[in-house]
Amino acid sequence: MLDLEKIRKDFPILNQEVNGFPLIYLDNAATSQKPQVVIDALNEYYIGYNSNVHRGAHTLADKATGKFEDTRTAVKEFINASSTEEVILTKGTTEAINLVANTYGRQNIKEGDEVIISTMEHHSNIVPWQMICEEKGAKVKVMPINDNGEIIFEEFQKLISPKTKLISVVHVSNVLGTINDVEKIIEEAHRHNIPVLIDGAQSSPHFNVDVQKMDCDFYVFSSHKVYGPTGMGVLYGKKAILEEMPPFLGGGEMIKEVTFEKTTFNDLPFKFEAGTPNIGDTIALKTALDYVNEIGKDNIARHEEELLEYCTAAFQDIKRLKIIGTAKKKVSVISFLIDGIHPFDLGMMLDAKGIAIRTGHHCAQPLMNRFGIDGTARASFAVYNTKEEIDQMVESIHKIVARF
Ligand code: 7TS
Repeated sequence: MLDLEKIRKDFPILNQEVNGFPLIYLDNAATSQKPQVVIDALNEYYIGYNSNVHRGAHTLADKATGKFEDTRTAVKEFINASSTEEVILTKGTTEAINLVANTYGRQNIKEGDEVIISTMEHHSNIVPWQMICEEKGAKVKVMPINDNGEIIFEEFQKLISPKTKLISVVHVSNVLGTINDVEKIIEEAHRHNIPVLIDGAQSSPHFNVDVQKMDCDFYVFSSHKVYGPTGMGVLYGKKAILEEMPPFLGGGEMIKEVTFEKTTFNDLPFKFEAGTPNIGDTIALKTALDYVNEIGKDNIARHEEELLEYCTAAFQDIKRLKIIGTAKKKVSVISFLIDGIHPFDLGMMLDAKGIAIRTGHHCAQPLMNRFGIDGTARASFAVYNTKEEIDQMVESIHKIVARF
């Protein structure tokens, strides 16, 4: 059992009123809130030892570098990578995917080749592949999904061909909440020697991730969805693949030696980290991961599963409400529509009661097209959410439905 009262006190932002009501924050799939320890870690860096990393010959720079690299080690452990060389620190999921598209993609995708993604991708796992495929005269192919919001594995198998150069698929859908069976997809891809990138933006916050067990070739996630700061994220890649990839951005940090005639590049992971990184936010990510580990990923998963079940059951009793995304395996993300009420209006009316949900296409327009809708309302739960908050939301929705 989680000590929810204590956990809620760890998040100062939760203790406020919005529009005259206690804040009920149910937009965690967009970004989660930050515990005080993470905010403190940022302050401590800027107040106590702000300096650049990997280059200083003084005490503050040493401390900043040590703390910065501690985060790399913490990330390695968080996803069970086999070494810190496999952990590239980026601005976030979006940058990490763009990095792979612009390096691995540009090097390996040729005219006539194919990249496979799924129908339920976030735009950040669609557009970079479209851009590189357009440049190369290659094609993006799409795994179809069923009406519950699950990938149809047999249809995916049919898409694989000798032209397939990469498969890039989301671990957990930010709209449907579906947990994809990525192990099965990876196994199938590897039977054909095709590498797989897993978009972990929505899996990293919710359950244990083991990249070695999963056997993915790349795994990406964002700090800000796992209780860490914004502007910070991770690209994991298998060492053998990263070694072969050309650098992404050129500049300081990523070089070994520069002359006007020729530049040699740094070793992993620094080859992919040009310029001064996001030092403070990187350092504070370790604090966030420590915080998550202290509560325990399994405990978080169990609590969120309970919230998912509780809310799903309560939604069954709301007239005209339809859940979009009814996969067998889901995380605590629920998209829904109410007949006759636009999601945007619903969001506004809930906001007036201090309840924050998200509405719209959730950066997944092709998925909206698959369901023949423009958008949804979405409630997404984190470790600090409670059944009482769900009761409040459900009660408000009942009243709104009765009025319209
Ligand atoms: N992939 C998935 C599955 C996501 O949910 C998101 C962000 C991204 C990639 C991009 O992450 P970023 O940190 O680089 O922006 N998803 C959402 C969302 O559902 N609402 O706001 C952002």
